[in-house]
Amino acid sequence: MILSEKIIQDHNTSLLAKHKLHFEFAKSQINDVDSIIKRLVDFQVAIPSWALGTGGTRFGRFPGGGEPRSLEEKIEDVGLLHALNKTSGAISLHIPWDIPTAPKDIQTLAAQHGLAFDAVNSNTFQDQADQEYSYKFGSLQNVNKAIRKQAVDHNIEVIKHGVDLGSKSLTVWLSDGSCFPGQLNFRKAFENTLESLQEIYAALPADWKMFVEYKAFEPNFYSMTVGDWGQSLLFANKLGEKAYTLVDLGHHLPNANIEQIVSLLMMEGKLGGFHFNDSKYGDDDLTVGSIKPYQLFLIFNELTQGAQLNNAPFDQGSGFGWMIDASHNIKDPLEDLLQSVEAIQIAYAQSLLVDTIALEDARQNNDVAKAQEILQEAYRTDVRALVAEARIRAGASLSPIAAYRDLKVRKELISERGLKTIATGL
Ligand code: PSV
Ligand code: MN
Repeated sequence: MILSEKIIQDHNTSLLAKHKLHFEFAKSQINDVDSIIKRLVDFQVAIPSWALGTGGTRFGRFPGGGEPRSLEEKIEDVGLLHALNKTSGAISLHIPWDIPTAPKDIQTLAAQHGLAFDAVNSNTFQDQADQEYSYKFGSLQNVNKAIRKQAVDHNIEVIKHGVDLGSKSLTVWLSDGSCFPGQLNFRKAFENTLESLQEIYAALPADWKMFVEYKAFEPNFYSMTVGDWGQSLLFANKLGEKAYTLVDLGHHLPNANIEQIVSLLMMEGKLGGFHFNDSKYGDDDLTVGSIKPYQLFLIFNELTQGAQLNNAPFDQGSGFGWMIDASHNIKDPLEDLLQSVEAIQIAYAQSLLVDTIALEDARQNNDVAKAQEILQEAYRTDVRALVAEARIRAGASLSPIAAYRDLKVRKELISERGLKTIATGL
């Protein structure tokens, strides 16, 4: 299914009058709306190829129907999202869940939908039917050199797939670690992992980046070999200038101050990108902004300020890896992704409202209440009309979820693909 710009514009017609009222009011409250809107139009968030089907837990899975059956159909789904919001202009592949067997055709198809290929992701956290050795006791950290080599070779294979598609980065997330005290020599595990990562790093094309994603727990529950941002940064620093830390919002211990992590990683020039999601307990992979929207705003505030200080904008083509990494267990994945993208845009727009000069002044004077007021003033500003205006200017839908429902997209996908289809992924 394809949503043409004409269909979307027609759907916008009935919503325009109300939007204009909201936008005029927003303009009267907010300075320099045009530059904020331009930043929003330029900002793109990649969609992971594994988040287009229904997710599940170890207790069960309840597919909703019409799930993409192939990489081509996944691209079609991301194309639908991008047609609706013009902010989902990239797709991130997980290998071997999505192997581009005919890369040129896949690239052409993606380009027809206005999509680029974001980071490619390797998978050494699951065993594949045709592989020689098991990753049960780890991959890049494994005590067995032959197993480490198999995992290194897989990552190099993933880079090759990425090169074929025009990706510019590799994300390495390892489930390596241990479940019980005594199981692992931490130091050897680190050294083995470093050596393996160095071999992968050596295979990176000159203009590529490597993102080292950390996670505090799961599937190993005693230690994770890349368990926090400190360990990831250690690896990234030892690897070299093409290696960066990747922050997944759900990968921290409870109540971690993620915005502080972001600030310091940006200070070091070592923040590579994000996996956006939200959580109440652990790696819940819930819709972005659904549980802790103020935290999301505070993170964007550090991103915006860090980008300003580093003179490194994070718009399209900047090399930052902005991606959603969520699991949609009870909602329509496409609706969930539309909600997530909008939450990200809202937090970004609000972060652009922060009066950074006044904030720094308040900090210099230890005026704690004033500093808090400045941030909350920005956070409590309703920027939804700006986000909607950005969508109109980009040729997208004024109200993506309303359009998705009114145009009966899921019904159409079910009739094309069937009710009982299952997408690859977790
Ligand atoms: C691990 O929990 C993770 O966040 C990594 O990014 C994986 O690539 C992805 O989820 C798999 O679903
Ligand atoms: Mn992730």
